[in-house]
Amino acid sequence: MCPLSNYFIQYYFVQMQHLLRPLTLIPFGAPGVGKSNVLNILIGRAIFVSNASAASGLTRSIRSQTAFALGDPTLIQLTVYDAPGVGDLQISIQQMILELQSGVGTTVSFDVTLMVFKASDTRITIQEIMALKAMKAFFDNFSSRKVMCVITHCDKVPVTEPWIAEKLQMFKKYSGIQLSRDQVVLFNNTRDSLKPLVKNLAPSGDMHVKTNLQQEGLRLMSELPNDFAAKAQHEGMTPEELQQVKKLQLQHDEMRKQLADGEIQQQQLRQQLAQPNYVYIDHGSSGGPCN
Ligand SMILES: Nc1nc2c(ncn2[C@@H]2O[C@H](COP(=O)(O)OP(=O)(O)O)[C@@H](O)[C@H]2O)c(=O)[nH]1
Ligand SMILES: [Mg+2]
Repeated sequence: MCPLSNYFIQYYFVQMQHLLRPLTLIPFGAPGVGKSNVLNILIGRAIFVSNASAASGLTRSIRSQTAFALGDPTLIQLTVYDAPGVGDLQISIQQMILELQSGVGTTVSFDVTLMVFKASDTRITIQEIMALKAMKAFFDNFSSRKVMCVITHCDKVPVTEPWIAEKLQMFKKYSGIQLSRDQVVLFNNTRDSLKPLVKNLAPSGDMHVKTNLQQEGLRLMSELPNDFAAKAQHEGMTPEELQQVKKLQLQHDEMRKQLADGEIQQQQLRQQLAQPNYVYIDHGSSGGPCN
């Protein structure tokens, strides 16, 4: 069979699979950037707790909900997972790994990861780097094409095209993930602003949480300081960029301290996660806000 017809058969197979199951998304980003809010609007229901206090890490466990995109039955069905903030300095990578293992497991097929960040975060932050690196490290079959970026708070802070281009360049530089402009959606707290996201969601259905998350987590943490040191030594770096690297290094040191503290609580955390109903997964039924 010629490669082209092979491609089309594969393409239609994915499309047919998608008809049989909702397109599945998981967001990544620092706490308080607006993940839960985006998800609520994306599924047309206020399911996930989203409020200013969530900026202090209220969304602790992963939960899911299935609904029509934007609450419109003529659109595709989505299953969205609300994840704890990746790179949140208040939860350790260890905790996030345990939550991914218990709250998602390795059998869920994800189509898209959402990279959520604020329009007011002008420069790249350690949380953004961690979010991007975590996607890459924690999912089998991850590819940069399966990422969509949502820039929140565009109603408060106007963003410009050069700003977006610079942000994407920073993402590539610090995480190795190259994203294009058509993977970026500007969210201004309205349903309409998410229409381009729904339009651009494509089924892939083959990203799974890896089975060796612990190893990946360790690798992820160990590669960060080297990354920064290497970047700082890079000849072409401007004084401004060097300054940024120093800032990232400080943020990273803070994260390492948090990790060390987190390790002490590992046993406690495992016990908590082992309790039934600690992680609540809702597949499609209507329900009140959960957290
Ligand atoms: N004005 C405005 N507020 C937003 C936007 N996105 C999120 N918020 C608010 O920011 C706060 C934190 O959002 P939340 O969804 O809890 O963030 P999460 O921790 O990333 O899940 C909430 O009060 C949201 O209503 C946005 O695009 N514009
Ligand atoms: Mg949240």
